[in-house]
Amino acid sequence: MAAINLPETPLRNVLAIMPTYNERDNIRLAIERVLASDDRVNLLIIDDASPDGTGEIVSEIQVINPRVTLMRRSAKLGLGTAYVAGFKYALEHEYDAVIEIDADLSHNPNDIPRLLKAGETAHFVIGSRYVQGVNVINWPLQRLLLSYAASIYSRVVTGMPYTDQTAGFGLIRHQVLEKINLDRIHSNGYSFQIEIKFKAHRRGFRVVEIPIVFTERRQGTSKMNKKIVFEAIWRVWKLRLGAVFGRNK
Ligand SMILES: Nc1nc2c(ncn2[C@@H]2O[C@H](COP(=O)(O)OP(=O)(O)OP(=O)(O)O)[C@@H](O)[C@H]2O)c(=O)[nH]1
Ligand SMILES: [Mg+2]
Repeated sequence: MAAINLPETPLRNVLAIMPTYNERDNIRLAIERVLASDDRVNLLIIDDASPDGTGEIVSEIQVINPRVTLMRRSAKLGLGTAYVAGFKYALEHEYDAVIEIDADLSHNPNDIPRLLKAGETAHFVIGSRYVQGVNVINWPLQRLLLSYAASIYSRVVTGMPYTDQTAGFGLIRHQVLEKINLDRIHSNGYSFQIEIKFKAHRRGFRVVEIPIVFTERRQGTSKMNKKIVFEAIWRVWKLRLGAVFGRNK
C-alpha cells in the first residue's frame, strides 16, 4: 500500500453535511453555529422527510441564506446513504473537503476550525472522543462502554490504529471521496463510519485523529438501535475479509 502524497492545495471551500431526522429543536442553532465557525463552510442538510417538520424549517432558512442547501429525501433511508448522497453533491459542486457533523449538537461546531487546520496536512481528520482520554459528556456508562468496546473490536478486526473508529465528526478531503467507489458503500449505521475510514486507510491516505468533546443530545430523540449495533459487528468482518480477498475497491 503506497502512501499517497500529502494534500497540496489549501482548503478554500468546505461543505458541512448534516443528516437530519426529527431535529426540529436543534436545527436552527446547529445551522447558526456551523456557519459561524468559519467563512469557508457551507452547509448541506439532508432531511429524510422528518415528521416533526425539520425539513420545513430548513426550507425557510435556505431561501434567505445562500450558504444553506436542503436535500429532501422521501423516507428515512439511513445515515449512510444520506452521507453518500452528500459526498456526491460535494464532488459535483467542487468542494475541497466535506465535514461530517450531527445535527443534535453532540459535535461542537466550535471544533470545526481545528478540523480545518488539521485538514491542511491530512486527507482525513477524525474528531475523536478517545484519542486523549475519554471525552464524552452525559452518556450512561452502558452506552459509553458499548461505544468504547466497539472501537477496540473494530481496531482488532480491521487493523486500523485509530482510537475512535465509529466517530461521526470529521473532515474528508475530496481526493478520498473521488478515490472511494461511493456506490459500493453498503453499511448504514455506525459501521458506515468504520467503512469509510477503512477505505481511506487502505488506500494509503493520511488519516489523523484530533481530540473533541462529545456531548449527549439535550433535545430530540435518539435513532440508535440494536440493529445498528449488530450491523457493525458483522460488517467489520466483511471489510476485513474483503480486504484479504482483494475486494472492497
Ligand atoms: N437523513 C437522515 N438522518 C439521520 C437518520 N438517522 C439519524 N440521522 C441523523 O444523524 C445524526 C446522528 O443521529 P443520532 O440519532 O444523534 O444518533 P446517535 O448520535 O448515535 O444517538 P443520540 O445522539 O444518542 O441520539 C443526527 O443528526 C440525526 O438526526 C436517517 O435515517 N436519515
Ligand atoms: Mg447524536
